[in-house]
Amino acid sequence: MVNVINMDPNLITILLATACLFSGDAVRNERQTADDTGNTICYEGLGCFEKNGSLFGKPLFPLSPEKIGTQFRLFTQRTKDEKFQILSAVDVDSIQNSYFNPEKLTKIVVHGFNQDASADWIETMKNELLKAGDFNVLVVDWKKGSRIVYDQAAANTRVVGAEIARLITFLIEKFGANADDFHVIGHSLGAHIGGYAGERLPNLGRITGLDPAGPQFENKDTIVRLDPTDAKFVDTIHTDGKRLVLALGMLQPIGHVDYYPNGGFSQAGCSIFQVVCSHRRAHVYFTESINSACKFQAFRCESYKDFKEGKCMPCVHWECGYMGFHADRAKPPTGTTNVKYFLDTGKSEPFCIHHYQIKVLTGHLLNSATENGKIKMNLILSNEQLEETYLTNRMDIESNKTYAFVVSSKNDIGIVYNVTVSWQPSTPTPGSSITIKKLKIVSGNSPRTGRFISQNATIEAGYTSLFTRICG
Ligand SMILES: [Ca+2]
Repeated sequence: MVNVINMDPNLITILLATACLFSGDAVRNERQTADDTGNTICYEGLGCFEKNGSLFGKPLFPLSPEKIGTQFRLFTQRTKDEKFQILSAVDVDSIQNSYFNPEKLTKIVVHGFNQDASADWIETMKNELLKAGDFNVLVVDWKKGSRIVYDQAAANTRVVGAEIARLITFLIEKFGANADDFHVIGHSLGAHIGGYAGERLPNLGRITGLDPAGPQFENKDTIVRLDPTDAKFVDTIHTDGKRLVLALGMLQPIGHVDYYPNGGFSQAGCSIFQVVCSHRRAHVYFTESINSACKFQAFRCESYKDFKEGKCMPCVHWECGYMGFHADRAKPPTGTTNVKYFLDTGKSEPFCIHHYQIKVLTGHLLNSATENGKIKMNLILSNEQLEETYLTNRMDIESNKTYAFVVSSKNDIGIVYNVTVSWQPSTPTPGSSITIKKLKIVSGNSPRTGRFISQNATIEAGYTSLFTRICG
C-alpha cells in the first residue's frame, strides 16, 4: 500500500491523472454527435471536430464550449485593483465597455492541465507583462476542461484553441485589431491550445510554448500539436523533455526556435521527487525574462553536449538567442525552423546566469603522450576578488590540442584579470603535469570582446600557475 500522506501533492495529482488514463469512455456521453457516423461533432461558431484516433492520441471528442466554460479575463494597466473584465466573442458590448485597445499589443496567457487562471504563476506573469508594457493581457480560464482526466483535457484543447481564434477574429473584424499584434503564451497543454488557435488564424503574430505537453503530442502530426505553421513566430522552452518514468514535456523541437535550458530536462534545483518542478520552470523562466536585466542568453547548438564542451560559443547575430519574452529579438532566416538553443540556469531565483567560454591550448606534455585528470581554474577580477572556481570533468589531455569549456556565473563578471590553474591527475603519478600555451576567456554576453591570458606554463600536480591578462 502506498503511503500517500507524505507524498508530494503534485505527485499525487499526476498519479491520479495517470491512473485515470483508461477511463476516458466515462466522459464520452457528454458529446453531441452531429453526423450519422459518430465520427464528427460540431459546435456552433467553432466548427466541427473529428474523433480521429490515427492522428490524435485518443479517440475522444472535445467537450462542448458550454461544459468547458472558457473565460477571457482582460487585464490592462488601467485595471489596477479593479476586477478583471470578461470579453466575449459573441458580445460586442463586452469589448466596447472594456479597456481593450485594438491599437495595442495583446498577450494571451493560457494555463495547462489541472490548472486554472487564478494560479499564482499566472498572476505573477500578468503583473510582469503589465510592468513591461501597456499591453492588453488576456488570461484564458478553461479549468472545467483541464481539471479532469488528462486524455479528455488534451482533447478539449481543440475547442479552447478554436474559441481563442474566434475571439481574435472578432477583435480583428469588429474592432480593427491586427492579427500580428497577438501573442499567445501557453504552458503545457496551453501551448498546443495556442497551436489550435494559430492554425485558424492567418498571420497570428507569435506563439510561445512553455514546456509544450508531451503525452499525446510528441512526434504527432503537425495538425495535432504546436508547429511553426501556427504563427509567424513560434518559440518554445523545453524544461521536462526526458524522464525515466514520465516526461510531462517533450524534447522534440516544434517551433521556429526551441530553447533547451539545462539540456531541456531535469532543471537545476529540481529533485527527481518533485514531479512537476521541471515542467513548471518553463513559465518561471519566461516570467523572470520579461523585466530581467539578465537576458537568458542562449547559444545555437546541435546538442547540449556540444554546448557544454564550448563548441557553440561565441555566437553572432541570430545564433545568439534570448530565452523567454525577448526570444523574438533573435529570429533565424525565413524558412528556417526547429533551431535549437542551449543555455544553463541557476538553481534558484534569479535563474538567469551569464556564460563564459574558456579555451585552453596545450603545449607538449613532458611525461607521457596522454594525461588524465581534472583542470581547476579560479577566475579573479581586478579587485582580486575570486569570482568563480571551475573544475572540469575528468578528461584526457593531449599535446598541442585545444579544449573548450563553458562556465557560468550569476554575475556579469566583466573583465577577468587573473586565472589560476592547477592540475589534478586521476591517479597520482610522479612527474604528472600538463603544459598550457594559451588560455582564452570569451564572454557570452559580448562575443567580440575575447580576453586573452597567455603564458607557456608547465603545471605539475599539486601546484598552481598564475595566468595574467595581457590583451583584449
Ligand atoms: Ca499545429
